[in-house]
Amino acid sequence: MSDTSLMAKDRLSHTITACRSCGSVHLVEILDLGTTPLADRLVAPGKADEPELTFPLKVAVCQDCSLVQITETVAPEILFADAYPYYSSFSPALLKHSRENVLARIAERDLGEDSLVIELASNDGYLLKNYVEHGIDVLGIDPADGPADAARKVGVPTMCDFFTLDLAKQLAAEGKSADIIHGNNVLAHVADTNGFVAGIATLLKPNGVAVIEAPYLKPLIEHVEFDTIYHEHLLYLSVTALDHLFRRHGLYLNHIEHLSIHGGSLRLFVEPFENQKESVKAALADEKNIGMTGTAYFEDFSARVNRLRTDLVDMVTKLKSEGASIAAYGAAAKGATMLNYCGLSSKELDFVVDRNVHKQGQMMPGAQLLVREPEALVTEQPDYVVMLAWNFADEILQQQSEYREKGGKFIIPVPSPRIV
Ligand code: DWN
Repeated sequence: MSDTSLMAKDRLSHTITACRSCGSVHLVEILDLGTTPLADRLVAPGKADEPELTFPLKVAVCQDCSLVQITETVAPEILFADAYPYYSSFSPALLKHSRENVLARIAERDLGEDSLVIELASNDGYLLKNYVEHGIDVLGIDPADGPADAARKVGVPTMCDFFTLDLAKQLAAEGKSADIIHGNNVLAHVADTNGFVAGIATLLKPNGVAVIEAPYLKPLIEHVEFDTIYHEHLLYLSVTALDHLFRRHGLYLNHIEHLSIHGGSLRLFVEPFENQKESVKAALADEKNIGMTGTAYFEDFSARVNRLRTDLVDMVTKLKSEGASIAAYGAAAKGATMLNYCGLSSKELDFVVDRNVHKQGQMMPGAQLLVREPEALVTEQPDYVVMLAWNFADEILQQQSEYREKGGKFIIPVPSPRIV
């Protein structure tokens, strides 16, 4: 991670006073998760006693464009640049999901030798490599040097940089324009929301399409997926708010697909011409009908989050009082929010396991839980394992069949803690 000691404290973060999309000052706070460490800023064992950077984590909704957003902007240089530990390719389910996405895009569009596919936040080449296999020119753009290096190693040309309107203009000036722009789990991560969308508009061909995936606000609220709230995620997206955002830049959200990945996501099809499909019309009507375009819809969310916290802490406390040993699975960013908001740490949990070798040997932020390899569940055989990566529960439960056959139990915390 960048040496933050060189950055003045006031440059590490700032609190917004206006909506990140429309600029309205009519922001209403709906949840306060306290002051928390950065979810993906793992701690080296030798630094366990050093204070961690922490920042306020509050969520507000804009009364004018309905955008749900956090109110603190942490400098992207300390969120995503060097030593960013997230590598998409450690999730087989995500690799399969991404391959299917690419094959569908190739099938529906007449891509050829003059085509170009660009991915914003291309990580380790997990998605673009599928286009490379089909002989289609690609360009990855990602600010994290580790994943960018990994992408190049699998044949995905990658610019290690943040995608901005200026970069888009530079690429366009070089004659680059895209048939397809992918952006998975990145739109919500960008502080300059409008510049990012304007950059997409700048780079798209007149008949091009941006295919963007993002967690959907509705399941987050309905299934109490509060742990997906952390400083990397500045926005929590509804179709209503997205429609406003894209139209502002001459782009149109013409179609959406509902996906189960990451606890419930949307795949957005955004084009430089209006052709709104029934999928978007239906979502806009639904969000209006259930009240997502207002503030009353969010009024009980904080209480439901606190109920989940109480239920999980009570369950862990009872199991520990009965002499049970408990570990965790998934050194996930969402896991950091879950543990830190619930006040769970190495006092209650013995360790956390994760397949990502870049995370192993380090400790989860705040909770200071040592990250070990998944095989430790069988060698140590804790009585219970808190499933922090619950969005991959099916895959992980299948993978951990030996641990479960020996009597091990998983605790799935969302939407309410239960033992399986
Ligand atoms: O938006 C983001 C999401 C998409 O990914 C990023 N800002 C950060 C990251 O959030 P996350 O860490 O909560 O995402 P995941 O993909 O839910 O994290 C899963 C964790 O579990 C990863 O560290 C990988 C690990 N894992 C594992 O150890 N064994 C995952 C699978 C499927 C497994 O079998």
